[in-house]
Amino acid sequence: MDKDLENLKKQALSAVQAARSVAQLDELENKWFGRAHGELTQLMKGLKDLSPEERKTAGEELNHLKVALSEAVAEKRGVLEGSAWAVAAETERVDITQPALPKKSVGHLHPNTLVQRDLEDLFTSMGFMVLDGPELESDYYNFTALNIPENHPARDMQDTFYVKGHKNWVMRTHTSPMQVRAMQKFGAPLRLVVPGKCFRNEATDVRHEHTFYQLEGLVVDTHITLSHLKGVLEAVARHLYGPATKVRVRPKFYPFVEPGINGEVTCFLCSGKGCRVCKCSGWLEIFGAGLVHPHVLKEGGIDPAQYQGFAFGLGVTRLVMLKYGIDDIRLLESGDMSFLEQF
Ligand code: FA5
Repeated sequence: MDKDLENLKKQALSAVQAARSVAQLDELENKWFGRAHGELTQLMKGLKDLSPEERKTAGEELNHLKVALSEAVAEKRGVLEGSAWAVAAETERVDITQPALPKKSVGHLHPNTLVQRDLEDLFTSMGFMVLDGPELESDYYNFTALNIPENHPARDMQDTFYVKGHKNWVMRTHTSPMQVRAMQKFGAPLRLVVPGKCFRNEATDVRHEHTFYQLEGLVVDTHITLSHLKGVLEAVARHLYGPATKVRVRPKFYPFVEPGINGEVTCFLCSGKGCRVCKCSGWLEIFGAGLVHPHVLKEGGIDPAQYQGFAFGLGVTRLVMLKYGIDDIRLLESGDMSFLEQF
């Protein structure tokens, strides 16, 4: 073999041995066999300038060199690729003897929220809009606009938390203040519910909390009667507790409705036999309701000669007790994780 070719072969083979990666091998291949500037490619192209005798010998030698280099590269490529797999297998090895990591605890919705959202879905399916109202409310919307003037004994029905130094602001005692706010904003006809937190200065017991949830409902339209009200509330009770649920309605005084009623369902704990939760009556009160008082419609800017309305305030926390069989309302806001984790 020509001396120059002999040297080229030596250098090339030792470069293949020295290569440490597949990328380096690719570079070498390009250096020798590259179409435009590869060293061997150039030599092949030069054959045409030789005499036929010289071309034959040189051509054979170049071909042998090409085969030798290609084989050396292929062999080295196999070695490098094999060791890359081995490295990956080692670094990505899964240690099946490692103890499991502690399970991350993920929170969930509070039962009050579950029932509230369920009711929001039910009411939107009946064409009601869902509104939000302020928890810190003006004395005017919480009482006065609802036909409960200052110093009237009806205010004693709902004692609340006042804000020090701001006697005209109270923590709302019910969701009813949104009745007049909504009438003033949207006018008639109206169909809405307002879920939210309420506050009362209560001596707490198994049925009463100082902080609890209500869901207000208000419908204002022409030709509204008590039957519409009863129909809606029965639909709510059946939706929550099944088609056999009984609702008992009795007269009750609320200054902002005329007539006023309250509604009870069969006590979940004693199935109507009488127990400490239902004060031995067999029934649990879940809402107050009635036909909107003409004074309240007027306060909302609606003409009572043209429109009537019904309103109700569902005790959502009581509905939660009934749905899940909770025998003490105070558990719901207690922050007791062993209780909350059951939902
Ligand atoms: C009211 O709050 C009226 N705003 C309801 C109303 C709305 C009447 C529209 C007429 C028209 P009452 O104080 O009865 O009414 O409360 C309504 C419901 O809230 C009760 O039936 C009860 O389920 C629940 N509730 C009242 N006080 C508490 C309390 N301290 N803890 C838990 N739930 C309560």
